[in-house]
Amino acid sequence: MKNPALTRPAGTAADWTVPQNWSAYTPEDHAMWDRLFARQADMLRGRVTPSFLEGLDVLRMSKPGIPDFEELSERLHKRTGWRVVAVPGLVPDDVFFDHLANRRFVAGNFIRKPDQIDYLQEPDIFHDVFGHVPLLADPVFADYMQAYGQGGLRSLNFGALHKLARLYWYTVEFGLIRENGDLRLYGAGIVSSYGESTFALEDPGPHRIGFDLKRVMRTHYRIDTYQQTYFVIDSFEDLLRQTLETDFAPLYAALEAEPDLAADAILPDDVVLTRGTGRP
Ligand code: HBI
Ligand code: FE
Repeated sequence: MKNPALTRPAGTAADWTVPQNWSAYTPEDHAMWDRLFARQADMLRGRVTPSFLEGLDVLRMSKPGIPDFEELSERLHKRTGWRVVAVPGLVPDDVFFDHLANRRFVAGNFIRKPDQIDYLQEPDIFHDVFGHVPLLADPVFADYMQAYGQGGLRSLNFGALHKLARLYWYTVEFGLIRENGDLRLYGAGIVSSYGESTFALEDPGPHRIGFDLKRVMRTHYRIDTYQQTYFVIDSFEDLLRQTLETDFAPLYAALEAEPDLAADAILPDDVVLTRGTGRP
């Protein structure tokens, strides 16, 4: 996920934000949001962390139609100090991290078309807003996202972005959490995907391994299929604590000496919750 060649489109502010232009959405756009929302909200009951459902509720996200970022940001800001800002698509890494470090979540302002309902390459507003924003209403997760942004800015000085990006991938995008003994979803890439919502929890194919920060930062990931390994945290508190307590500069240096791991690797020290069959 390195985007060195991105150039800032005309009409984009210096921080790459654009107006959401909410009034430009068509009835078809709003209908697409409602259709995706209904399908996912149904799918997630009993599968997602309760904190996500609480976020949907306190942010009033079940209101029909594509959310207006001004209104959504008002509610979110009251809870945790975060805001949602619109961008035209992928933004450069330093810009992305700077927004996170300042408690601004960047979201694409476009929505997929009916022929892309189950798969699209660039994150649209459904992934970005439905997938990511509810947990930003959780105070601990909100702090983790900011800490990640701050760490991201520092990682650029070490040429270690690709390692830190794995942490984002395996937590913010594809993380699982174990609560009262039950596995639950929390990663935005899973919770915004109809297919992966069941695959990640119930399919015998992938491994499910206890989260370890250093281990995760050595692990390649696949962007072309469902994940071969999901990492399971015990709590957002624990994830935040591991991130804040880690001194990343020596960690990056230490990781230089260790080989990267394939996306389906299992190590002797792994806490393996389920060993996958490798056959999705
Ligand atoms: N831009 N719009 C957008 N959304 C992202 O998730 C994103 C990005 N630019 C860079 C980036 N992510 C990566 O740096 C992180 O995934 C690590
Ligand atoms: Fe995402």
